[in-house]
Amino acid sequence: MTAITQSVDLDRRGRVAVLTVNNPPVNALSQHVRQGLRDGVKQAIADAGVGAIVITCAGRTFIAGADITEFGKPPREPGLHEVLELIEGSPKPVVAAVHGTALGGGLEVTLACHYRVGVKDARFGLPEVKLGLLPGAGGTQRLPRVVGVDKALQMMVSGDPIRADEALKHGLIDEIVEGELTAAGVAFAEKVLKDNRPLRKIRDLTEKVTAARGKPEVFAEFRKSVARQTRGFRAPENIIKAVEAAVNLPFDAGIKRERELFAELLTSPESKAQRYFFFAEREAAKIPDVPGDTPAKDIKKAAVIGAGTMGGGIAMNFANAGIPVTVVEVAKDALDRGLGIVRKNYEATASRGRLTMADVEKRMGLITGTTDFDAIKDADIVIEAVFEEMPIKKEVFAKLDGIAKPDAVLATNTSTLDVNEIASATKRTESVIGMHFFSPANAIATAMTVGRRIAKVPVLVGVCYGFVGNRMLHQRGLQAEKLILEGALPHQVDKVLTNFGFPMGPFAMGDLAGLDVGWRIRKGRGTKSPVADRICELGRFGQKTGLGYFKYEKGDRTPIPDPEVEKIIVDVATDQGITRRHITDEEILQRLLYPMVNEGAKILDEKVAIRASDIDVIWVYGYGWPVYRGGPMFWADQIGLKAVRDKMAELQKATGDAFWTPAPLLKRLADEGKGFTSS
Ligand code: 3H9
Repeated sequence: MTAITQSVDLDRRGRVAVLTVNNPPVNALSQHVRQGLRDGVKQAIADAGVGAIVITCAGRTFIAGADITEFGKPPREPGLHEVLELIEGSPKPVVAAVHGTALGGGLEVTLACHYRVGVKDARFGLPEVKLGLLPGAGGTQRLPRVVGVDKALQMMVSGDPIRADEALKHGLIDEIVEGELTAAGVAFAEKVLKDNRPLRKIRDLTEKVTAARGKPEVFAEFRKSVARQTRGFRAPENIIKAVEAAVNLPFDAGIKRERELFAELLTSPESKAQRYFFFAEREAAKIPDVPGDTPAKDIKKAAVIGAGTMGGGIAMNFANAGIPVTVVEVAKDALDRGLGIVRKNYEATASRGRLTMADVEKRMGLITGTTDFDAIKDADIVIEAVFEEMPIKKEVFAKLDGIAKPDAVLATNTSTLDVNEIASATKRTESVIGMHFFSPANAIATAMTVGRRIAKVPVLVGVCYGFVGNRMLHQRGLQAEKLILEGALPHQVDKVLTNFGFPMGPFAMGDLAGLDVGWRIRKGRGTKSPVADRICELGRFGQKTGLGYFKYEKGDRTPIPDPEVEKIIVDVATDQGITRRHITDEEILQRLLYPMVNEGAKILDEKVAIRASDIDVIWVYGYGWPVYRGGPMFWADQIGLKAVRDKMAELQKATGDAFWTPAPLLKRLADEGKGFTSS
């Protein structure tokens, strides 16, 4: 075996040269990998004893793509294009042997090979779109030539990988192999040599693209079909354009077009934000006080207290991950109702073809409903999802304390209450998740692991009112309320946020969540929100009553502006002596989002969140912040913290309202010319 570079080895198995990439953790195409592949292929071509070449990888996966950490830095030779041209132009057949995931540039390497084989559980995809990019090493030109235009568009615009059996069906791979992969790859290469099979260059294939040639309607149709999910993103359109080029232009001209479209994306703010977010998401898994090797409990059984919307949803997450879960409710009818909704949700997914009825039954089979609290006694984790009221939560935890296994993790699903106080109802506060001062490393490690297992992105935060997400949301809500009194209308405020990229604005969100919840809390606390209170007094609780801040047609969730609400707003404004004025969209955006950023700064200062990027992960995953804007903290950095601080200070001066006082951390970073997410 010869080491070509630090990450690529060349080995000989009879007539077959084997190039093995070993660049942990995911065999990304770093400079030394590209160089190793180029020099290794050159050596194999030059070696008269070599008849064919196999490219494979060590470790957990095939090449997972370009090295994202290299983006934005000066390019280093050799470029991936050069390597791929060499592979495709090799006079000796090159076979890619894939395990794990062949993603992005990794799949593009295989597409430059003459043949591809993979193990049964290998996956193949071009996920560049998730980084705001397009496959920039020939993927947009080669994939349609192999799998056809429709499949290629769908794979590249969704970014989702396909399984080996599907890849085989679409001609993306030539064979699913068994046994030791390198040996299987070598055996396949031997077969190619023995049968004297041709050097199949994808660049020369045209059969699958000619049907769409000169037919813009094929692409117009596709654009229409993905318009909703791609709204606001820049990459999908460039991908579609690149595939149009693949269909209508000769290969080399198509590659040139692909490069232009790739370059456009690489420097776009959307891609910058999405690449930032890729790392932010992974960073969130790292907890400074909890070393990576902290043992997490193996969760074999779970229990959920409460069969409401949250409880049912949490139970489904466990069942989806194959973990048996017991759902406990006080009353039998509430339990039946809750489980009925769970079944209906699964059946709805099945009716869209995303689950089989057998899957539905299997998952329902993992969920056991009961009114007997004792049923939780063998659960490894218990998640409470009952009413958001402290006395009820404490009662539940006191009960859990007496029944749950000594080493069970007890978790609360509260979104606003003090976890420490909830925990105080038990004699095992260190097992109740959410207490930063106890640093319950095992509970944290377990909660983070179980979160990932049930396909969530867990983010650890400390305890404060509303935690990170709702605390920041509250600031936004206060301004939304003010803005409508000062002159804006709910649909204008909402439109500013949907144009920004949120799936909905604060008023439509209130209608969706139900306005009665906040109304009840306000009545309990003796606080007021004049417009919302008047709306609720009319029995307008939002979508569920067909009327809220907006009105709704039966069976339709589209919010329609309602003159009756406009009248309430104007009346309240008059009562409060407010002269309504025209408010610009820019003012709306700044007044809604800057207070969130400011609150985020306080949250960081208080160390409730570990890092700014964690706040961004919460907002993107939890509250629909558009990922192509990175998250509130990253977004503020892009505007410049000085500009944010100055605007806040200006509003403070104009209104005399302490609400606008810039947070100390915002002030300090602005003074130092720094950002939250960068130094
Ligand atoms: C591309 O290819 C462009 C080309 O078309 C054109 C070029 C001209 N680079 O996710 P994990 C790190 S664009 C650098 O936790 P998993 C990651 O940060 C690329 N680093 O593991 C983490 O580091 P740490 C297209 C990378 O098992 C560690 O690896 N490809 C890269 O849950 C483990 O990652 C993609 O978009 C990378 N490409 O999932 C694929 N990938 O331990 C992106 C990962 O320090 N990657 N890292 O936190 C993935 O989707 C997942 O990482 C993968 C493994 C499925 C591979």
